[in-house]
Amino acid sequence: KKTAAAAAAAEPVQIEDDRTGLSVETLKRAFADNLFYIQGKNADIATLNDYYMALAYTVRDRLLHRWLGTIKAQLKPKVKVVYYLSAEFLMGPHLGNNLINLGIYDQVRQAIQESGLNLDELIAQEEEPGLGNGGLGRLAACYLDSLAALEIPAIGYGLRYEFGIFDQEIRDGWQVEITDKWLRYGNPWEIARPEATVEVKLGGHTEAFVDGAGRYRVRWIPGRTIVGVPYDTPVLGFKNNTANTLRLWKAEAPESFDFQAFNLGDYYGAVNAKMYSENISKVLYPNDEPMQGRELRLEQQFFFVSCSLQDIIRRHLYVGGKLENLDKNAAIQLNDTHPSIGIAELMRLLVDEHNVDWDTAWQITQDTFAYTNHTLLPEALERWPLSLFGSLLPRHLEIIFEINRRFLQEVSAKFPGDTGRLARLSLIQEGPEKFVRMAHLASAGSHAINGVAALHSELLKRDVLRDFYELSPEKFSNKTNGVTPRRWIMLSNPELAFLISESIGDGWIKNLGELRELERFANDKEFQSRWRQIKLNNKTNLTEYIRKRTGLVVDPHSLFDIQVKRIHEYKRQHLNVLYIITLYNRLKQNPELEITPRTFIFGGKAAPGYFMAKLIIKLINSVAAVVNSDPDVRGRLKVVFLPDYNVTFGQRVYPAAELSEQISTAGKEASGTGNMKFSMNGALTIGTLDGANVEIREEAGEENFFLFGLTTEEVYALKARGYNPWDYYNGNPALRQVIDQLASGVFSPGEAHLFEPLVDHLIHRDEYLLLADYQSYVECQDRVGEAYRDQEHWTRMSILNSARMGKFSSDRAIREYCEDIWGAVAVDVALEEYVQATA
Ligand code: GLS
Repeated sequence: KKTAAAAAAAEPVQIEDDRTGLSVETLKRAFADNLFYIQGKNADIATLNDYYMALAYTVRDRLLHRWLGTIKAQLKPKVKVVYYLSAEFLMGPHLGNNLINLGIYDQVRQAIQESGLNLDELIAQEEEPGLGNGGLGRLAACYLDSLAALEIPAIGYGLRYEFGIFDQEIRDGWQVEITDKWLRYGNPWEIARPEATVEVKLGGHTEAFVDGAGRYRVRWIPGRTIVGVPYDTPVLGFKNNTANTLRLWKAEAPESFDFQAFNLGDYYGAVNAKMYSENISKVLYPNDEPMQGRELRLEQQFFFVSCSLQDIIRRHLYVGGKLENLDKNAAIQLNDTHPSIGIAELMRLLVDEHNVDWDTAWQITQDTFAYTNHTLLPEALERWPLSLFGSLLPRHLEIIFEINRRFLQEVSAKFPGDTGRLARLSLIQEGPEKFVRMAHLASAGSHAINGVAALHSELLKRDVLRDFYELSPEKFSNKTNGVTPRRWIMLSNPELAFLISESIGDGWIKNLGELRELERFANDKEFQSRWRQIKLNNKTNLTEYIRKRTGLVVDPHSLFDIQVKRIHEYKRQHLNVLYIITLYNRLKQNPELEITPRTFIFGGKAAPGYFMAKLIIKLINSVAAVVNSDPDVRGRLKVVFLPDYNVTFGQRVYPAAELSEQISTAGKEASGTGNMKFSMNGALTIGTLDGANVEIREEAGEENFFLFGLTTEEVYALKARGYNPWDYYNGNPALRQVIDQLASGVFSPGEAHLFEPLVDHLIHRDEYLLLADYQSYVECQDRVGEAYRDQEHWTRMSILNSARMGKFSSDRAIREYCEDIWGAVAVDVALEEYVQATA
């Protein structure tokens, strides 16, 4: 006979655990508990941030059983793990996203409400981890989200910058940079793992020696050593058990004090060494595309790559793997060339430290690495002066010379006597100053090379990596970028998500292609009016935000025309401004003119050292100042520059947009990803045939896309013929008027010459062909204004845009990477046992 106690023991425990329970009651209790025991506060003295932290810990508790379960499931001999190496991860705030992925948004909202607080306010309290500049870093974040959603074993490796991308303030129309102290109040989402610290060597020299087996070997005697401490952040899959890891390395000194210096009384000298080491992960370089040839930047790249590769090898050996089979357990993706020193570092680790012979090591390296190129801009292609490179990484330079020697031998065999080709392909750029070409190192050392949109991948093959393509065409493929619908629709645009799910079910969240089913509602009056109402609500929210941030009052019924992205001449924010001035002039000349009322909204940061980009920000603000205060155009024209564009702000912007500005010079934008977020949320695009715009238009249908401007071919041809912007200036009175106004100080009262550098560049050089595209852009913008007057038709186009954006889910992109490049498959995760027994 069973005793009562034995019977009870056989039953699963019914009482909800405070760390895992999901009922509103338990959530409230856990929240109060964390406020008291973790934050050390009670309600009398708790700040909003204390409440945010208490909630963050409540949520973190509820994801730990997945995280530990995932680590256990993935650290197995036969599992292939994707290692995504990236100098940037622009994750955005975690709290809201984790609530969505855990599927506990509604319970938590109620629990917080019943605790007398507001969930939105707590979510808004989170300092976003701005560990990236723009599209490249944000892409890495979307890819981690999709890897987890698809249950693919993955680790993102990067740097734990103490200061992320600067906060932007606008003073007197100019950008001012403020240090981003994102760690100031602590980071509840990360867990330090000091026991997994690794050492990284720098500087010094090398020595040759013959080992016991009579083999020629090289030893690297470093000038200094640094340690990398990993900080792990969970990355949850959408409503599944997978929680992958983002592992970011912090640089520290091996010993906090140099005791010898300390004993000699040199206290400051001793502390100095520590600060010097910690410098490496201090700050993110705030340049989006052009490279910064600074030694510290190379140190950062090498530091996080070396830490990560040592970690990867350690994991591989831990599960009993053989180094010869590294590629069976590991796919290492290089997110641009920033981590490409990894090719030489893996060779060094294998050959010097693990005694693998060169040929085997090279095979392992090539089979393991793959490289994504993210830009065609020549000034962004990374190359390091040989002298700098050799003094920081003497052993790697030798290794690169040896890779190059063998590589050029192969080239010679395939193209005998073609010395021009050898020079073009060499990993070393010759000349008065020699350079290491990082894109060449990445291409030679990888088995796969891809661009990030169809057009971009074609241009890579044709121009930037042409010789590599001719040498190894089989390495090349395209992987058009994508963005995660969890953050960029569900979290940012909950009302739209609700309407979509109500209409077609919620399968779209995991399978964005299902949005196609919305097509049948495109002409449905009732649906259209709800669609419009949601857009209006989102616009009204943004209006309120604009008022709070800038004091400007804008009309939510005007057309919201938005350009948010990094400020760069090739992205042509100033072309947008040329149109605004054109409209302004028309209204001044003809006060009765009927136009579609518009609000032009800009957002974006300029690299602190990029003079022209900063002048463009000043230009936008100067034009805004004139236009917004002119009673003649009131109610018809408004210009807003919203400071400090970041992920959080993006989440407010995309849902409120009606027109998405994607107006880069054809052939310059590798892909763009903002373009995708806009259309998913129902904005129409005005754009050139550049980057992924081409594919967005293809999907949406050309009748639902506002196309203008020269094509890539036409840009090439025009430049080859000899482009003279002066002709366009002279031949177009409206354009000439705008340029003359800028030159004469109409928009810079008291500072007539302020915009001279911009004007000069435009009429004399105009590298990005603004003047050539001006007329086409103006006409297209006029068509937009016309089209907006027919709200029914506009709404139809808007619905069709959303309905047809399925292709641009990062889930689709990650599936392609898995199948074509990584050979990675989903792995089932069981929740860690502690929870199975109690849940
Ligand atoms: C970028 C490109 O400029 C973007 O077009 C692209 O969408 C993004 C992600 O692939 O990468 N390259 C870069 O250096 N910064 C970017 O945003």
